[in-house]
Amino acid sequence: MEVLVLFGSESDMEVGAEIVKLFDAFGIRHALHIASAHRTPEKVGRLVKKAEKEGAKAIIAGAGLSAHLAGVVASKTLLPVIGIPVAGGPLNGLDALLSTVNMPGGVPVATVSMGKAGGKNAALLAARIIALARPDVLKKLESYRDEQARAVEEADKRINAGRR
Ligand code: RP5
Repeated sequence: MEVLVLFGSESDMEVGAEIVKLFDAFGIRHALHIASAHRTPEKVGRLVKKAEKEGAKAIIAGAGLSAHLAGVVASKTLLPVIGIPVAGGPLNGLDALLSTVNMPGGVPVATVSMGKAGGKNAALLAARIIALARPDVLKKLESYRDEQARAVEEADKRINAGRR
């Protein structure tokens, strides 16, 4: 396994799907599990240790509400931890954002954007870590960036077609 991906609940899976899509496209071996910092803390610990044993290079952790999953994972490993605040609940994810981003000094979590964009960016950030040792993944990242730029140019042409 190259990356362990954890989410606090099945209700977070819309974000999880973005990660799986990108990892499948990039050929990055990953394990995806539901494990909650509050509801199944021992399971979180077990999965982190297993990922370390299997040679994972990064761990992605996404959760909503009072989101402690990424921080708890970071407390249990020296692997790079990428946190995704999942939107939802009465505060629309502001609680998850603050819980994930505002880690105490000494226990780093690289927090990405919220929602589906966060899933995408978490996967891309993990892919950049993997690419340090895998030139094939670096090539895919380059193509991904080129494709994005092409899509912007096409959109620009489309909205200006027929205008003077
Ligand atoms: C968090 O609480 C989960 O990550 C999820 O975003 C949120 C709500 O979980 P459910 O009540 O939908 O399982 O732990």
